[in-house]
Amino acid sequence: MEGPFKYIREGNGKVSRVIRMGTRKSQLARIQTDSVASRLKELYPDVHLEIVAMSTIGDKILDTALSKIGEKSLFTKELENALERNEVDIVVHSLKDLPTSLPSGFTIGAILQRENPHDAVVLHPKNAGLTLDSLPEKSVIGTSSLRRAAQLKKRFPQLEFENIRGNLNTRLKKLDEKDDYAAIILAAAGLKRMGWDNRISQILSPEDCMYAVGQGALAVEVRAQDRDILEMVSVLHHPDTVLRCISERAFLKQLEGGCSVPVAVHTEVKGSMLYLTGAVYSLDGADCLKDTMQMCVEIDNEVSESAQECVHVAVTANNISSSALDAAEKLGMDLANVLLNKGAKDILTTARKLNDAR
Ligand code: DPM
Repeated sequence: MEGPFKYIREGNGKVSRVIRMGTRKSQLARIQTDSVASRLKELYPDVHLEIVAMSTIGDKILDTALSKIGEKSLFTKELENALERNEVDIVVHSLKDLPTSLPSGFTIGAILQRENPHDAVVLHPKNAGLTLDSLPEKSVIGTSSLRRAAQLKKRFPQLEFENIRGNLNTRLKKLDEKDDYAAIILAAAGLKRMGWDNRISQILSPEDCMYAVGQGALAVEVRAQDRDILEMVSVLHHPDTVLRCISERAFLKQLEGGCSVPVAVHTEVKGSMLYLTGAVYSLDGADCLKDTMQMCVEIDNEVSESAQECVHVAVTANNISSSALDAAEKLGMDLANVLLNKGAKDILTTARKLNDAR
């Protein structure tokens, strides 16, 4: 019983390693953490899991639009502090909330199978049966996502868009109990995890609205040096999701986009080919640069030796072919470079400036 690990003697006298999982206090964060906990419990019946809930800056400043708060790692910082201080061993996040570079000492040790990555329309009950196409002119749609607003403003010029903040519970309450919004746009994945699938009236196709980098996938953040925990969580990696998300994150990173820029993606794995569509938008959606590229990401059995392990856009996946990971990362960078050559930097710089000035 040596080392930094904590052990516990169970009722039956058996000694188990204690793994502490940090989580935000929101209901969605708890549900996500619990789902990873139950996967781990199935795979490792002998570990003793403890869940430690904390509130983060992001949870405290609920009334400011996310895109206006300068702090990049809004929802993650306090949890990372706890990881660093060895108060927790594992933190579960929505991958889309994790920056493409993590502070040194941290890595994403697992990316789980992606839920539906698309955005969904949730209607005010009085609009039941309508769609974004059939809602009355000047109907107000609630979203604080620059990405969603940019794409939908272009596609549905007859509608109006306004910010809405708060966690999922708060937003649904604001929608249902007031008359401010005709509908709101949320990720289908979050609604599904909350058990609110029945509120989804329309799933947005890529033609209407492409999704955010990493949307719909859960990520497990750990200490980069913690070999035991890294190995333990690595079995949760879902290879297709990992490859898709690495290409998406490499695309965003190469564009130097953060979590609050109008950048959207769409990825698919077909056989050994990975397809990435990526786009950048002006705030009103009028300017758009979009392209698609593909790359072969054959998953061979050549897994990297732990000695020459490598990290791709903050993801450690030693149990997945390193050549496939390299190819996925290159795909994202290549596509970003194509858009940068066409002027993506200007579009993003202008969008950032206008958003900061609002
Ligand atoms: C990020 C964005 C939003 C979240 C920006 C975007 C939506 C912000 C808003 C990076 N994180 O998507 O363009 O609407 O004001 C978030 C949600 C989930 C994770 C909720 C949602 C659940 C889905 C998932 C907030 N982060 O997008 O409806 O796990 O991918």
